[in-house]
Amino acid sequence: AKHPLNSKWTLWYTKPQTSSSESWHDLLKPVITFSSVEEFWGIYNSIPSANQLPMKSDYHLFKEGIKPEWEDEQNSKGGKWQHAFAKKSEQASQINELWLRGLLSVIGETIEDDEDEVNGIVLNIRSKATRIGIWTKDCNEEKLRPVGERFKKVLRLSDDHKVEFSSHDDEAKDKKIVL
Ligand code: M7G
Repeated sequence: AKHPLNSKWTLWYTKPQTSSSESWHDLLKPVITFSSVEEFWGIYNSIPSANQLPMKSDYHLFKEGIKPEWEDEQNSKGGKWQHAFAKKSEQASQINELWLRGLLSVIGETIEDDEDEVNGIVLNIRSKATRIGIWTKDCNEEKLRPVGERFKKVLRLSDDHKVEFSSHDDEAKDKKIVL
């Protein structure tokens, strides 16, 4: 028997831009939707791992029905907790494990108490750093803080390595929270 997850999840991939005529929307595509633990492992074991992805690509894992974009109405009032792993850092070599820990905390919904604060998780492969971010539904500091605290533990960050929350809304961008 399959072990159902509490929610259905969709994996999305952003392929690297190869010409300036390709827009964000041309590059971002849903890959697959799943709803059980067994399906998750089947997918995880058949896709490139984080350290095999090309530069400028992204993985996004979001609740079914939520696009991994600021514009989606379930994201537009929210923001993200993020950490950037510098390429030369010690943790950069553990990026596969840390990304997997992030995925599991999201699909297992152990990253939150309130089951509805987290919309998804994003991996950005960039030349200077690999970033992992947790996207939230709103900017309610009381609800966000416990998510940020747990995210730090999931990513095994010591006290001198920070996660930073920023709203997707430009006007509020100066209103950052650092843990
Ligand atoms: P990024 O991947 O967050 O940072 O955004 P980067 O500069 O390290 O690559 C890169 C670009 O992708 C942005 O400037 C936007 O053009 C586009 N982009 C990223 N996101 C998350 C969105 C989004 O949610 N909506 C739209 N329309 N464009 C986005």
